[in-house]
Amino acid sequence: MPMPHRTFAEVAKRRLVGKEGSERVATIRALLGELPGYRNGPYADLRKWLEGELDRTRLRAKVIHRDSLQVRREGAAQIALVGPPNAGKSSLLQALSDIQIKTGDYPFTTLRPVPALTRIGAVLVQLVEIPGLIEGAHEDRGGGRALLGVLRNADAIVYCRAAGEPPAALDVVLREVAAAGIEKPAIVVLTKADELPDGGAGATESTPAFEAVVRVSVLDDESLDRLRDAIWALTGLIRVRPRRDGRVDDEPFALPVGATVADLAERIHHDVGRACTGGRVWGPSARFGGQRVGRAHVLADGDVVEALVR
Ligand SMILES: Nc1nc2c(ncn2[C@@H]2O[C@H](COP(=O)(O)OP(=O)(O)O)[C@@H](O)[C@H]2O)c(=O)[nH]1
Ligand SMILES: [Mg+2]
Repeated sequence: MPMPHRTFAEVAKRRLVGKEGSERVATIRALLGELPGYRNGPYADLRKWLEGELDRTRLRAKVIHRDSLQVRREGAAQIALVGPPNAGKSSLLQALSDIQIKTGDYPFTTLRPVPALTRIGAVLVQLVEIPGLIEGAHEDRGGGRALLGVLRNADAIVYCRAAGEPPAALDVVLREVAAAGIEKPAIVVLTKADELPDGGAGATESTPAFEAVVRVSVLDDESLDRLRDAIWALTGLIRVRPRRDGRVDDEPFALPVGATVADLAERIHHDVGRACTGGRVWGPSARFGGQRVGRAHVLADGDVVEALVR
């Protein structure tokens, strides 16, 4: 004896209240399974209504998904590449990592944020190209809110503009980022330096106060290395390699600027962190190779450290 159709409709509505996404889909499916299989009449109408709900739920899930464009974080830091269309962002991403992405001579070749991992001094850093930040992005023009959301999650920003373009080419993007209230450590990269007779040297002066201005060409490996160094400086991280029994690990730890010997020991292992009495240091923060230091000794990028335990 099936539930009266009016009761079923009531129960169905109550079970769907407050449910969205996969939870709602599962509930609708369960309800469809409980529904008597009449082809006509009120039960058939209920089936049609539930099937419609299924479609609408799926559509909403898709829209929500597009609205967020989340980029899964990988690596020690996440650096966003922004700039006007055709600034060479995709080309840089490609040159700095080994992914294949579309590049083109026309605007908006890339429509979604594209993440790529690059290795800087043996540490993986995630670069994310953020395309199409147009005038009004902070008011969601061109799906700008979601793109700015990705930017908000990043640790730092690399503004890209072609060296041959006027500085104003970055104005729209800078304004939109500011209007969204996003403030991050940032550098400017003058791209396609090979296209100018002076390699873009003249364009450098015209760029206002950023942490650094780097001229690059994807055709010039040295310029890409300088860019890697500048990006590393932006991360606010230092690379420290641990030494154990006279052997230095190839894999550095990425630690925040200001990290101490005790912080490194903690990263090696919680027990080492607790038992650490200090360390021996080789590298920029040591006055001489193998200097004996205490737990609170502040490390520097490029240090090698042997943690001493009691
Ligand atoms: N000569 C030269 N052309 C470049 C360089 N980087 C990018 N381009 C060209 O500039 C155009 C736009 O590049 P793309 O990476 O798609 O720009 P995006 O829109 O900012 O991602 C493409 O035709 C690239 O081949 C460079 O360093 N030198
Ligand atoms: Mg692109």
